[in-house]
Amino acid sequence: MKDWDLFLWPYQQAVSELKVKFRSLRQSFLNKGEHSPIEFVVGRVKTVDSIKEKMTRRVIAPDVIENDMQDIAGIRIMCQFVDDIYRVVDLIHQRQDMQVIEERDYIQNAKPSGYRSYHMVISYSVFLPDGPKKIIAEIQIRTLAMNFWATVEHTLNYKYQGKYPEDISKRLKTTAEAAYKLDEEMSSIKDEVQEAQRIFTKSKGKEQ
Ligand code: 0O2
Repeated sequence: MKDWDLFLWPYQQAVSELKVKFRSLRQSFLNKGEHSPIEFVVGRVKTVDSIKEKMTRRVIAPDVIENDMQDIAGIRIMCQFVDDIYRVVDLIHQRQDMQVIEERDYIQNAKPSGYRSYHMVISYSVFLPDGPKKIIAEIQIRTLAMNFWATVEHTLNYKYQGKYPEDISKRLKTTAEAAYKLDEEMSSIKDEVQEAQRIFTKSKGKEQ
């Protein structure tokens, strides 16, 4: 195995395990016939090119990368409602298999771009042949509407590299606010949606 592959392997293991754990948590809610605060979960290990780019941009030396680059392992949890995000945050705090190191609430304090999400940095142990190894991972928790906005903005960023023309920057802020309004409107019919989900889940059975 090449050096980078060896370095990234524990991160890959952490991402795989965390995806399974959060997906199981979702299924546990559904098994009880309850609304799951987790809609779906994705995860990725940062690419080598992206790690190198961030090392240059943030002036991170190779010997401190494990501590100073907190998003080499990344998990993203999507929720239906804003309330669900804070429920997931509480559930993560209660877990004994991960320790919360840092939290950033970009929902109450949206980024200047309009970006909203709740970020948690955790320490998580993976078990390797020579013993346990603590891995730092970033968990981003957001609604489906926040995810839609962030995905589109991320794509647009490939073209503009963060230097948006003024009109696009303005539109992005407007669309971010519209996405948040949508979340607020959805929250107001939350009980109706959850009731419909219970009926749907009962008739559909378990997810695989
Ligand atoms: P990718 O491809 O998702 O991995 P930094 O990582 O240096 O930018 P910091 O302070 O270390 O910033 O972390 P922060 O701001 O808490 O989280 C950075 C990550 O949040 C980004 O990772 C994105 O995933 C997401 N994010 C933050 N701001 C924005 C934004 O304005 N738009 C979108 N679409 N996503 C954002 P990466 O590494 O940039 O990208």
